Amino acid sequence: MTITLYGWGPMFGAPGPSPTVMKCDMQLQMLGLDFARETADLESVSKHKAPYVRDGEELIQDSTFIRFYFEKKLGKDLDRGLSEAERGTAWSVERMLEDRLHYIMVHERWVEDTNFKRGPAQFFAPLPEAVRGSVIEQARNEVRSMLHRHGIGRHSRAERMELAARDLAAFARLLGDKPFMFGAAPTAVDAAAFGVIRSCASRFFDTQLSDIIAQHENLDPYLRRIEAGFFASPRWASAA
Ligand SMILES: N[C@@H](CCC(=O)N[C@@H](CS)C(=O)NCC(=O)O)C(=O)O
Repeated sequence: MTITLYGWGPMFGAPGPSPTVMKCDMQLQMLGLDFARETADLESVSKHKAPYVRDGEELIQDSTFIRFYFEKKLGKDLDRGLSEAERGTAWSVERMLEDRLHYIMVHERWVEDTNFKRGPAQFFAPLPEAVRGSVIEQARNEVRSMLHRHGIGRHSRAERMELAARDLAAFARLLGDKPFMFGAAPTAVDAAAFGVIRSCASRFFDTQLSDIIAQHENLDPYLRRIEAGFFASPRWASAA
């Protein structure tokens, strides 16, 4: 039965434009699955988000539910070997990165004009020129509104960077000099962390986030280690 991960391949100076697609790709590899990769069609699924996965007739949406689905199906645990306290830390770190730092990164890409033109604007390039401008304006307004309701959009850019620096310092402190968060082998949280921190680290965008990451001597080697292990060869049909 064919398993297909839907998302996007290399873009914006990273293995993908989406932290959660990168996380999902890495977790499926960690689970030992053989799977195909195809460009997402967000209109074709009820949650209108990527990643989503098709496993034969089954459709699984959201990176976390995809993880749960395959862990259960295969009888595997991506946090195998972790203590109770480590499992608690892993989940908390994942939530910090995906539910806060991720949105700071989204703000940098979608709200800052230079970054938007350089990056997310590319998603709208296939639209006819006559409607492109208004569709872009509506999409950016929706993102701005989402960020405002989340709360992160209410802060100044300097305040957001102060919060991002705290999140990244917390992660760097926990990682220390270990190859992965909990030792010699990656666990689930390393995939989530790679997705978000690699996205923040991209020099494709003009953002202080990449400078903050560079201040921690363990973060760049950590990202390189994961990229070499899981994203070295181009596997997406759309890969440039
Ligand atoms: N909680 C979801 C988040 C997925 C998500 O936010 N995906 C973004 C790309 S990073 C997306 O599809 N955005 C399209 C949209 O919101 O319209 C997960 O973990 O899968």
